[in-house]
Amino acid sequence: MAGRILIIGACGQIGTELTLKLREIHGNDQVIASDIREGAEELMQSGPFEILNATDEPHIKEVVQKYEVKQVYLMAAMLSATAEKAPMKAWDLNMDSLFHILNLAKEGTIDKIFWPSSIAVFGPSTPKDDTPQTTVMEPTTVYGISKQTGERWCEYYFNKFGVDVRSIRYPGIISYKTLPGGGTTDYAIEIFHEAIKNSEYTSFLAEDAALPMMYMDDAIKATVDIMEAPAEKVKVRSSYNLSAISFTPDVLAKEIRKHITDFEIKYEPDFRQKIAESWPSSIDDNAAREDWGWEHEFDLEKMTTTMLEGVGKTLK
Ligand code: AKB
Repeated sequence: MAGRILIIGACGQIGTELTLKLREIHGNDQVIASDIREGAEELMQSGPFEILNATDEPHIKEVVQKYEVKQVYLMAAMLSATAEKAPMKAWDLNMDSLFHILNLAKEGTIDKIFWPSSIAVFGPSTPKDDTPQTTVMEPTTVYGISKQTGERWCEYYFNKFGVDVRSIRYPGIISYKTLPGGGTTDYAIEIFHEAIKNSEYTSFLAEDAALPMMYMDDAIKATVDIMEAPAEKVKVRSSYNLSAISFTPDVLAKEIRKHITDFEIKYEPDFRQKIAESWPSSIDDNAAREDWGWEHEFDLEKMTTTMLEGVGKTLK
């Protein structure tokens, strides 16, 4: 691979595991991790790390030049629930960081960008089941508005300036190594921690709130696959729908109960329920499957056993 990779937001939930995977593929010294604060020991010790604010354009340029970076994965963002509490801060972080990276590619400093979008780009007027790749998009959250706007800009930079930017609309990502921060889908991780520690969980989403979800390994595989696909196969330059599993808190609780038989769940929906209601229940991802061969591996059963085992180990 010519040139190094920079991950911005490397210490977050997806960033941590993505950095470790890319270091495994390309070599530790080829993948520069950066974040506003230090992260997991494994990440800090396995390769180069820089403290970097995703909105600090001069500093991003400095790091890119220092390590001769050619690819950037921009993983820093404020997620749906947190963004509702700090709308302008979320907008500035989510948009400024994207423009800094798009402009680096436009001026020819870097060759390729990965930028994650989300199911949050959809809204209450979007068809809820098997949401198509191209459909009505009227997001009602700050996070969703920033992701949808970002998608438009990615496509614009591709069409107008030939910027090789690739993106997927992540569903809720489930993992045990690094905790998520401030999302609506976070209940699907908290539930495992509470089930193991206390055999009970109070869900902030209603029992029938169905949302698209995915186990981390599948999300990482999709990210690596779309970045490695030949450019002509990446036909959608806004962002691809991506799907694996879809379930409600009630269905997940029943699956957990197969392993922890006394597990109890209670429901106290808060402001995040309204966000969940505005999002799809399931996603049609045929475009990703046809264009660059996306396939998921983890179903509900496999995800649940992997999470119970993984969370169990981290709590020991
Ligand atoms: C969130 O809940 O905000 C995120 C997402 C679906 O993008 N996990």
